[in-house]
Amino acid sequence: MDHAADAHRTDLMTITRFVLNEQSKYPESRGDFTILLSHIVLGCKFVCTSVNKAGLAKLIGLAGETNIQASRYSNECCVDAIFYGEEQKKLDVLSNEVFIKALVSSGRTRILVSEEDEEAIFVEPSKRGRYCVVFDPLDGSSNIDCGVSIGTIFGIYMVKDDHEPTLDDVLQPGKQMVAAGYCMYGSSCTLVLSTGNGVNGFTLDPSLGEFILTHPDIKIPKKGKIYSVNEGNAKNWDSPMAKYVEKCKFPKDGSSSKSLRYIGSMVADVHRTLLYGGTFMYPADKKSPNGKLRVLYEVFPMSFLIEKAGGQAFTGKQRALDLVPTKIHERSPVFLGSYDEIEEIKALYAAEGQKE
Ligand code: AHM
Ligand code: MG
Repeated sequence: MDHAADAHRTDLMTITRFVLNEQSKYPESRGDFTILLSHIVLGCKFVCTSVNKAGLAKLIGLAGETNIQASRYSNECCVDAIFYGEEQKKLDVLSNEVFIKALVSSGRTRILVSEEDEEAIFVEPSKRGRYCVVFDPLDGSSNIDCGVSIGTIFGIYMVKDDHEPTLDDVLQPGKQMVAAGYCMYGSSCTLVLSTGNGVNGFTLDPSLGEFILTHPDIKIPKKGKIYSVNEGNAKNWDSPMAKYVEKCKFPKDGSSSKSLRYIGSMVADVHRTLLYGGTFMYPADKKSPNGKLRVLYEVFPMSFLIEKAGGQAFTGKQRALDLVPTKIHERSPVFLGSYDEIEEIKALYAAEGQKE
């Protein structure tokens, strides 16, 4: 019997065990981060279940209607209580509520910024902790109806002292985050996390209800053969962006052309970029001079993960994680991916700057 292989199958590294192991390296750690993360994980499991049910709910006519039949079961399970409750909620609204309740009840948060809420949420003093969480509860939700992968994105800041919380606690450059991650609701449910040392991927085992370490120490390939961008916006691109894509299609150095892959769901596009290499880009254009993606809960967490995996993230002007946001829903262009590819994009922007 191959004991090594057997141990691999039976000695399961759950995400909680993994984070506990990591935190035990810090003698001053009080277990707060592990508790916070377990609440984020709960939110991800809930949303995963709801996303999986969404198609079915629609097919059997539940969405948008009161469902008395289903609500009879609502006391038995909290998932059903909300999803099959008196009023059907849109998945993005539901996901937002679930994450906010989970984060507040962890007792470890002080400010929450969600894509779904115009204002930041200041947690009441009795439930307050040291962490600020910025998140997009269900990114790419316009893709729900066609069953494309969507996801939750989150970033975590830690406040060092006990001052009264202010927005400045979250209007911090992305390099100050202590952790970031995303959960992708796709053909499997995958949570990718960095607490600052490397990037690790965990897959939800539905029979156990646990995220198991399946992608240890992810490193993004140094070069990539894929570019990912909404090319429908090409007529409004600036010249470095147009030049980069032209090079991807018609390389003059004898290399092969790159493949274009664009799902239009950031979590899925970034996940592929992290595993296979290449670039994911949402540039500025004439119509949207700041691009589309939001700094705090889209650009920063994804840039954090890409950098921790050995890649780079750039805004067209600077390292993405150096940006200092002035508003919680601020947008920024972003180019992220394999180290060498982003070097090339940086060089194209630098050359353009010299011409001006
Ligand atoms: P959303 O937060 O409203 O879901 O929008 C963000 C999504 C990203 O997931 C994706 O990268 C981008 O919008 C796609 O935008 P576009 O349709 O303009 O290509
Ligand atoms: Mg979003």
